[in-house]
Amino acid sequence: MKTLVIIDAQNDFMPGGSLEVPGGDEIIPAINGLQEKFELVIATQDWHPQDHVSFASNHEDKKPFDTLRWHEMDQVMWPDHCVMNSWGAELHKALHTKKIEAIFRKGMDREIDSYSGFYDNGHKKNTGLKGYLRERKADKLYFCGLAADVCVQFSIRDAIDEGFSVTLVEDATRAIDDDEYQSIREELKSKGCSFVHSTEL
Ligand code: VGL
Ligand code: ZN
Repeated sequence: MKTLVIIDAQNDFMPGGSLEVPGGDEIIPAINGLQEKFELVIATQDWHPQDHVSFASNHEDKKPFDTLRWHEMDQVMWPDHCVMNSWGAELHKALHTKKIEAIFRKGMDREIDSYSGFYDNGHKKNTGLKGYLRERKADKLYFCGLAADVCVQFSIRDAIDEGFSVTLVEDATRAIDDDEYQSIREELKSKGCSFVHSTEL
């Protein structure tokens, strides 16, 4: 079954949010149009406690976009974003939500960040998304949402590794850093990710 996975279409990733993705809100109409074409639609939400390790503000000597060596991984320092229950963590108000059957939240453990909708960055905790998709017989996943170079990218990598057929709807995503995205795109392509425009679906 073809399934639309909407990644982190939240206020903090939109213009005016604390970790804005350029043009982030421009993808909402495309995502709304796409939903009508899918039997199953699910979403993810970045959902952090205020004391989350990824917030630069929680480290005296760090500023946003620095890195921190943390549990043998390089953790990017972000501005405070998607604090659980805050306005910034809410889905964009123009996003249609009637067809979204389930929302998977990630990043709740202060000790570890979670870019992918499937696992935390250490691949230790499973969000349950994989099991849910398997149970629903969702084998063809179409990704959209934010940000293409962070959470969309890592969700796609895990989805491919788990054996799903994976497509990125390119006009329904935006990157924080476009140059970075161009090399990520090549890598995802070589791993088996397909790319389409929403009007082709
Ligand atoms: C994201 C940075 C930090 C994302 C989440 O949703 O792409 N990026 N947390
Ligand atoms: Zn985050």
